[in-house]
Amino acid sequence: ASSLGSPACPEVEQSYIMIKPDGVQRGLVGEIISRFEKKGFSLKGLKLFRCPKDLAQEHYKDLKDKPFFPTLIDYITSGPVVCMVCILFTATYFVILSCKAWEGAGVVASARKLIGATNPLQAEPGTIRGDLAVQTGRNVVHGSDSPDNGKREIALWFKEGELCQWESVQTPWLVE
Ligand code: IDP
Ligand code: MG
Repeated sequence: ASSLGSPACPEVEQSYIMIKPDGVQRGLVGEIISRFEKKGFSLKGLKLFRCPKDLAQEHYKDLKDKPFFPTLIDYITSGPVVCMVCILFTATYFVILSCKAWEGAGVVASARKLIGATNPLQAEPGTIRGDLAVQTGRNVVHGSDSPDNGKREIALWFKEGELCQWESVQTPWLVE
């Protein structure tokens, strides 16, 4: 309804981030969430969840013809995952700030940089996969690859009542 819909003020971008079963089993939940928090992202959703096979298949449907698809589905459904929605600033603050401060925020692309390359041996040190993993098939974390996929994935993994609207007190200290 508000100016949020105009081209200069696009919708607030959100990324779907997921700690995969190996990250949970290896006790890396706190470490991984901490990296997103320290960057300045805010959580809008968070849950521990045992993913059913059909959801894993839907989430990774673009990869269904790959030879590793069956083992990928086994991996993702092998234990609980931690599902997260990460945002940069909430719409409320965005309106107060005007569009300028928000433009280029790019939480989706920035989260992908924090996560690092798909193959952890090629991921830069300092990234989550670069620091915490050694193999593509056990790369500890997922992050949406585009804002559109962020929307698609959040709708798949979260029900509306599970997401929380709130304003982080750090926002005015993250953006001038
Ligand atoms: P991404 O997670 O970095 O976006 P994608 O190419 O979208 O990487 O692949 C999705 C997931 O599928 C990877 O994170 C990894 O868990 C798994 N995967 C991708 N390529 C391979 C492979 O060659 N062998 C085993 N698993 C793979
Ligand atoms: Mg991907």
